[in-house]
Amino acid sequence: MFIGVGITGKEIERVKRRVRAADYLTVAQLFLVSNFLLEKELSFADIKERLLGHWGTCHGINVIYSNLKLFYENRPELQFILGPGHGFPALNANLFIDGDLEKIDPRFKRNLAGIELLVKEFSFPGGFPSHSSPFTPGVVSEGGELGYALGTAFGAVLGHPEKTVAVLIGDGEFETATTLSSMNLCKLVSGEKNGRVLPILHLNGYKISGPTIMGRKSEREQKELIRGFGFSPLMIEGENPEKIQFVLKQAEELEHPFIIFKSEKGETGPTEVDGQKVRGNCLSHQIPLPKAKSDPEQLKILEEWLRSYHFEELYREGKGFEI
Ligand SMILES: Cc1ncc(C[n+]2csc(CCOP(=O)(O)OP(=O)(O)O)c2C)c(N)n1
Repeated sequence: MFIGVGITGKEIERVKRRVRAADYLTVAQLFLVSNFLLEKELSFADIKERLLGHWGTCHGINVIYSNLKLFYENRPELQFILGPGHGFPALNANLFIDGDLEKIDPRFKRNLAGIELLVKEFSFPGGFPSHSSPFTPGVVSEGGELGYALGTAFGAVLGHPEKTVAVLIGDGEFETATTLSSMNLCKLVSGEKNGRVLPILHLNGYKISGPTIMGRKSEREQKELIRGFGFSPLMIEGENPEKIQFVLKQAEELEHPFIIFKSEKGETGPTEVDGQKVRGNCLSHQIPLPKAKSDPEQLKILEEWLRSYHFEELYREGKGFEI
């Protein structure tokens, strides 16, 4: 129980359902070329020829995006900046669910034809790139280069006191010189004439092929480092929406909040593949089942993974999303 959050059981359920729907559409984009609603058993023919994209960061993005959506439902305009642009399938899944994609391109209707297009066009010649790009509604710069998110967030609030900019930063991204130097901006940008920046560090412990430095620090070291820059650290561990909403509310009362969101890299995905730990490890960073098109065992894991979200409970053709 988190006192003063004011979140109802129905809203908690909505966030959870939305995360499941976004996760399903994320995984579908990474792998599928047909059988989008899993109406029949998955076969090699349903898998993309070339598997190219990033899974490890995506569930965390879906958790934060869904919670921000709920928290700011009735509040002034929120801007969201995604540091790890390689988590693009998660971002695009959310833009699709909300109908934002349809607003700029009517082909992305929230029906089977729209789902088919969203999924097929990801990381496909002539379709979407594998990273967020100016094709994405609201995106003005290429999303492949880590480091600029925090500085961009401080720039976005300059002279806009009505704005709140939430910015998700990868813990690998947090090692870039650009991000670390941008941490100093809280000493320069504040006061009544500017808006508020809400940094959220996605502490999943790993980058491409190894652990992150923040991930290997103790919680005390993490918090002291953040404090030293002039921010007030708040911790989120796990994805209980009640807890997340509580922390978002706490953050509103601080001048320079900084949320550390601790998650497992590749959460909700495969735990072990070919005898190697994937979930909670850097092996979930890109495609965790690289042989899904030729190895029956990996295809089976993919099918179980997709079915674990029970997308049939969240979307019905003719009715749309029930979340
Ligand atoms: C400036 C820059 N250096 C290197 C890369 C290559 N790169 C892509 S993803 C990644 C790891 C990112 O790790 P993290 O920020 O922790 O994101 P997550 O673990 O959530 O995927 C790196 C180093 C890049 N995109 N940009």
